[in-house]
Amino acid sequence: MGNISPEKIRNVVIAGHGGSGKTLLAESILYTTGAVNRLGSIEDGSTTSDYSKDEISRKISINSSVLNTHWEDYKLNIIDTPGYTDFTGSVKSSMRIMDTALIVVNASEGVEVGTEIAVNYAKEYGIEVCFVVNKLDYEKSDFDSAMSQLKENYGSHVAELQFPVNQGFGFDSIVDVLKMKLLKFNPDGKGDYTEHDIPDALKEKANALHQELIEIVAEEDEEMMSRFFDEGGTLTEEELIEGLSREIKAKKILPVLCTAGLAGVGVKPLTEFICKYCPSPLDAAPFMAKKTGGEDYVEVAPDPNGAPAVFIFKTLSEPHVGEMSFFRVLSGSVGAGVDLTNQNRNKVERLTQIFQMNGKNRKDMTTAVTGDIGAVVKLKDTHVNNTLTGKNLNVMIDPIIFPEALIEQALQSKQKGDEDKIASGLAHLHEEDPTFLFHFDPELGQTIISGQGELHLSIIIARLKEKYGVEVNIVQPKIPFRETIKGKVEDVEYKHKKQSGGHGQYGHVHLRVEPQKRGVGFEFANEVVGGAIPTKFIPAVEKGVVEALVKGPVAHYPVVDVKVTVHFGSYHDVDSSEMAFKIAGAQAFKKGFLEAKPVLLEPIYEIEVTVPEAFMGDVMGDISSRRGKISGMDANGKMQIIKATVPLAEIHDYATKLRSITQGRGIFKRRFSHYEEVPKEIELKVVAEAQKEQEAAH
Ligand SMILES: Nc1nc2c(ncn2[C@@H]2O[C@H](COP(=O)(O)OP(=O)(O)OP(=O)(O)O)[C@@H](O)[C@H]2O)c(=O)[nH]1
Ligand SMILES: [Mg+2]
Repeated sequence: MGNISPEKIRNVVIAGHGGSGKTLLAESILYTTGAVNRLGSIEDGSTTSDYSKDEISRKISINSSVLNTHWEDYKLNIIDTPGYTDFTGSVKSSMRIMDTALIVVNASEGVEVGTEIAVNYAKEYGIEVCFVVNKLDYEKSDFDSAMSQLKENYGSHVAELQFPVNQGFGFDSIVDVLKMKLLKFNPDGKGDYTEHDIPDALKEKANALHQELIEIVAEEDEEMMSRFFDEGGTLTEEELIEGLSREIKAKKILPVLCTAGLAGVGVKPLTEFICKYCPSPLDAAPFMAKKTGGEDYVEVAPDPNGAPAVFIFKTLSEPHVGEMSFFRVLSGSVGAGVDLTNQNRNKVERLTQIFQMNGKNRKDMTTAVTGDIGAVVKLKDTHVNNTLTGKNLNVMIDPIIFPEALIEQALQSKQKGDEDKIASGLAHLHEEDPTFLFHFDPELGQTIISGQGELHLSIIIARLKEKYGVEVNIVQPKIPFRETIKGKVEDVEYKHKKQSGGHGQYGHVHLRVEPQKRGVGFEFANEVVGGAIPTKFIPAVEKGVVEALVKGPVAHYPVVDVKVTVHFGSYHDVDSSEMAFKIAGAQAFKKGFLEAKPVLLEPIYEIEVTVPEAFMGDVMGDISSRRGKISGMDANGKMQIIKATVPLAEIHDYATKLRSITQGRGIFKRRFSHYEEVPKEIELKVVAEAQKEQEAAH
């Protein structure tokens, strides 16, 4: 096949709530357009998109999959994204580089949290939204209810272009209110259909919707509006088609179509609709980019004859596929064998071979033109969010901002000596999935992994075992407590004196130990007068105290916010040494600290929870039971935003708990805020635990 022209490319990301039938709908598009010769099934694990081992065994999508097919002289690039909120990062990255979001709504459930998240991302990136009410062959389907929820949530410009005739078991007919025809589908699932006149019983409804469509189209455009009135409250067919097409591209109208992916009903008309009405890459807004090495912004417009620029949005490493980087051509075109400069890394990379992908199957491509999606075998040093360009175009596309981590766990290797393999496995997994993060925390002595939810992290652990052959245990991350004091001790004394045979040891200090304001840190002062301690030994006293701060006297956590003043002492001409004063300083400090009303501090996080109003009571009750303090409430449409501060110790499992109390509809963000005193009963537990660890270590 020769090169496709950019105006004939359609880039569509399929997104929506978990289980709404996205993967099967994508499969049905491939099948009904002839890209695959059988309709794969979720149950058999044979879809083009959900090909990885964990997707097959769990029967859900986990990764985004890049697919493509052709219809007439159009090329459709499709990305099928996962619906579970744990994998929302790949929805975001796909929305960033596609032109239309096909948002799949389950006909028996209506608008769900996954629908809302997907629409929000599409709006964030300013791409066209097209709704598909799917699974209409399902017994409990309720198209009208889904439709009214869509209007209620997304406004009056949600345009009903089709409605089902016989939803539920045996569903095979749709009324198309744009063409004003009834479409009846063959029962073999191949998607072929015949067009019929609309039966009398449905005419009135079809006419009313056709008129509504005309009004929506006319309303959006002044010129259309005046023609509408000139023509007595209507538009000609051509005017309607032209107006609808223009306003969809301008993102003013959100069309709704009907499908049952499993039965192939509505799928061909959907494909046709995407090709005829949805934006091509040339209609897309320019990508914003920074000039390399500077702060100035420039636009990278979709210019087929411009300098080549590609943006990497995904990388993958799979046993049967190898290591691949996926890109969108933003401008110009790239051919196999071309050299491009990675602007973020300042390295030249050669695209030896270019592929177009259908799940794990790849096919050679000679050239990728503006707007097309392709893949290359792993480049030397190219990662997600990198921009590769030809000569004379030195720009970096604004990166995809991935969602922040919501949950943390600590891992321990099961086998001693596996540490290096674990670290390199985790690094690879992060490279493929930027929403998965890890680091070694030297204070806690733990490797901390973080991500979007328990399912997300358990999949990471399973992949670590499968791909990198290492097994780990998951434990709770330790809490980075701090120790400080509330009281002041004017004078605490320690004399370090040893007389064993020859050279003795002598160091004697008097300290004042007092609290500082939270966050001020540690301060040391010297008020010794008259040479009670020679000046040359003062730094040793300070050193002793500073070393004692690392492992606090109460439970071995770092000490913060104290002031220590050395104000008196004594020395011995022969036996005094730096070592002796260091020991005296440390011991006096420990003694004084324990007398000065020591307390334990714990990290407090600020959380911002967004939930539908109905769940407010439960969510607030749960926050209180986690020792949380509500600090504010706000409304955002139908959602309530609750702000609170909660101790870190109480929010490890919050992502999971919030989803369970809100039926998946609640989302939250978290951020470290400050340290606060731990309640006594918890302090006692922490101290007991520290003592146990100390004993075990000896
Ligand atoms: N009856 C019926 N079942 C369907 C249809 N589409 C999908 N299913 C079934 O619904 C389940 C979920 O389908 P998927 O295609 O995996 O849904 P998904 O939206 O991709 O799910 P995630 O990617 O995990 O969010 C599977 O058991 C499918 O067989 C449909 O049109 N009709
Ligand atoms: Mg899926």
